[in-house]
Amino acid sequence: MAKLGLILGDQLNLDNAVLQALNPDTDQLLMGELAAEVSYVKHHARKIALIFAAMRHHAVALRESGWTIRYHRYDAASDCRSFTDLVAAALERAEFEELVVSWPGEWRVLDEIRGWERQLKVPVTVLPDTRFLCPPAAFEAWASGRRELRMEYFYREMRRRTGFLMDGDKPQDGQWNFDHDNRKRWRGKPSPARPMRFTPDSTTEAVLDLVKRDIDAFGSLEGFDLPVTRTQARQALTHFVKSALPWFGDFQDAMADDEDWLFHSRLSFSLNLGLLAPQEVCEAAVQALAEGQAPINAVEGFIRQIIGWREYVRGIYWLKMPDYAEMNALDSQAPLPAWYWTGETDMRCLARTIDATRRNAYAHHIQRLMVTGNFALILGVLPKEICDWYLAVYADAFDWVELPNTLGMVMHADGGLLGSKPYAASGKYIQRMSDYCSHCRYKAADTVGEDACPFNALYWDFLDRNRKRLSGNRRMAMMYRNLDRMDQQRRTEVLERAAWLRANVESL
Ligand code: FAD
Ligand code: DLZ
Ligand code: SF4
Repeated sequence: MAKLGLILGDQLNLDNAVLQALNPDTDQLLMGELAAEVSYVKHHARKIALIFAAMRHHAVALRESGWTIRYHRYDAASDCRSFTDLVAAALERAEFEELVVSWPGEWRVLDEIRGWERQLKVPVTVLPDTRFLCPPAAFEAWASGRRELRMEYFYREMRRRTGFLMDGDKPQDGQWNFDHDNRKRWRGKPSPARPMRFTPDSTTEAVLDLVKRDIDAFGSLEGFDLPVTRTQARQALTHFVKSALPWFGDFQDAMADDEDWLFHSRLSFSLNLGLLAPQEVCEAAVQALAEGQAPINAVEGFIRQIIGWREYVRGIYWLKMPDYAEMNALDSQAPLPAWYWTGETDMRCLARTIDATRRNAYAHHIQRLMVTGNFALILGVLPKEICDWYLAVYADAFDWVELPNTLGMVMHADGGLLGSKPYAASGKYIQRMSDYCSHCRYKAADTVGEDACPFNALYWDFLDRNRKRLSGNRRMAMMYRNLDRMDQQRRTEVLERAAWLRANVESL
């Protein structure tokens, strides 16, 4: 009897373990565009279009290489709404001895899959997800027995394991980390290369029409240009290495009012769908270094994101789920301001970041961390609300990567499991790393008064209200010393301004 292989929408890698385990001559594959997946948060229209277009192209490529595929196209009126409905319908139409699927990217989906043996009376095999370099069991082994988990040590371990940028057992050029070289402000030069644009073909156009017509989604589809095939993703990688990687390190932390991408790679879309593998992306960067096309601080900085942060957050996710999603160590309870969805705020940094998010389903890391993230942290937004926002609005957002970044790195809601301290910052950080403040109606230098930058009072308020939880943290000592230096009258004024900002946050 034949086996049935389920390919999830973010598992479009050709080395997917399902393809290795099944036989195209006897077995069948199943893919589906599903209402339940489209609606569990209000995804960006570009994200849905990207996933559907990449799925449809992938199905064509698999058919061409001899696979039989049952492909369910999105239909709002269909009864087939979830992965469970999809598998149940396939099992009704034909007999299969076994269902085979690769480990999904979300705990929610794994939980659904685990119910199928009982619910659908079919043996289910879950194979490893080959899109990553560090399997969850290897991460668990690394983590076990450690008093605290820190990305930097995991990253060094991954450098040793992969051999990237290693000189025997020593780091190439004598340093593990070139971070101190990577904090330059960008002042208009060099010009960032335009990202490579991929004009939609008829398959993608059909998806764009479908999403526009039938799905109530967030954000804009205009000018959709994302890579939707492996060939396009490879071209995007080559383009990045040539045109932006050399400056990736220098301007990694920079932000600019009229530049959406700066020197970032835009490769997360393709990596997270399986169109690119982390190994090949790192190899391309290392080759650029070897050929003198990119400096070590750029290549090391880039590789750290891929084999360090990307693998680390996934490791934490599978180590700690499902309890991780419920954590709220700072007891943050404020609702997410409605303008996170519209961008209608006078705070220029937030308005520009949210505007880019609406247009592109993308914001670069520092915008996510230090603008929208930082504001949610110091305002004290309920983690579930801000996590759902990030999961919805970015085309690269899947629970395994979005949740640890938002709940852990940004909101410190895991009590410091993922990162040693919260990235709370005042408006002065944003002023130093960008030109937003010179376009803003608020004054970055002021903390109190009607025109004072809201980040400033909220930053002190964050420290004040979390004193019991955070003041013992050595890395926060300087921040608390500065707070304690403030005289009582000033402190009262600042906290009053913060209280006013919290009460009037919708009108800022
Ligand atoms: P580049 O700056 O060019 O970096 C290269 C690659 O490194 C990225 O493509 C990505 O694969 C990887 N990377 C870099 N930083 C991280 C990180 N912190 N965690 C995991 N991988 C990283 N990334 C996602 O892929 N999906 C998400 O849903 C997501 N949500 C985030 C939410 C918040 C609050 C924050 C602070 C960060 C989030 N990130 C997420 C991480 C990072 O912001 C994005 O990976 C990056 O902006 C993608 O753009 P890029 O490809 O141009 O990245
Ligand atoms: C995010 C998403 C969306 C919007 N739509 C689909 C879909 O229609 N079909 C599908 O197979 N996957 C989709 N996904 C991805 C899933 O929500 C989920 O993130 C992955 O299955 C996890 O591996
Ligand atoms: Fe953002 Fe404050 Fe600067 Fe305005 S002044 S752009 S709100 S940091």
